[in-house]
Amino acid sequence: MSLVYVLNGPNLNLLGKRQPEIYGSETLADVERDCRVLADELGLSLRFHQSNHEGEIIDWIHEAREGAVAIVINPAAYTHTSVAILDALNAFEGTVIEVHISNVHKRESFRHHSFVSLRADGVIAGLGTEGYRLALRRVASLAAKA
Ligand code: CA2
Repeated sequence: MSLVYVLNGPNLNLLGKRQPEIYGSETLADVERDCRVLADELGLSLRFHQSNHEGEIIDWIHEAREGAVAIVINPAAYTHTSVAILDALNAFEGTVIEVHISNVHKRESFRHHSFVSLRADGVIAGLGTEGYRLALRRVASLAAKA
């Protein structure tokens, strides 16, 4: 089974509890459940994590180097600030897909730049929490071709 890490950055633990007009009403637990159902269908094994701490996210990226085929990451605000997460992703050899629930390009200009996009193989933004599932479908289709 291909192993995939799904990583979520700061404040995403509040998903579904605040600002539903931007991020929708699904909680992160709902997202994880839906990802796990789909991963089972696609034959993927999932590690799903969220942290409000940059170093913890970096540790999971390092862990993914030991056997994961892909990282699906919503780095949240670290998208726009973290060279450290970019450096960690640059040391990962598999597929990296960056996901944003909102369309960051329709929002404040500071959200238009992503350090993570310098490494990501693909970026999904503005498709709501469905973006995570679309990313998993892409990972499965790449794994099938490998
Ligand atoms: O659209 C996305 O997924 C973002 O990565 C979400 C980040 C934001 O900083 C990025 O620019 C775009 C914010 C995550 C915070 O999530 C919350 C969810 C509900 C309530 C409060 C925060």
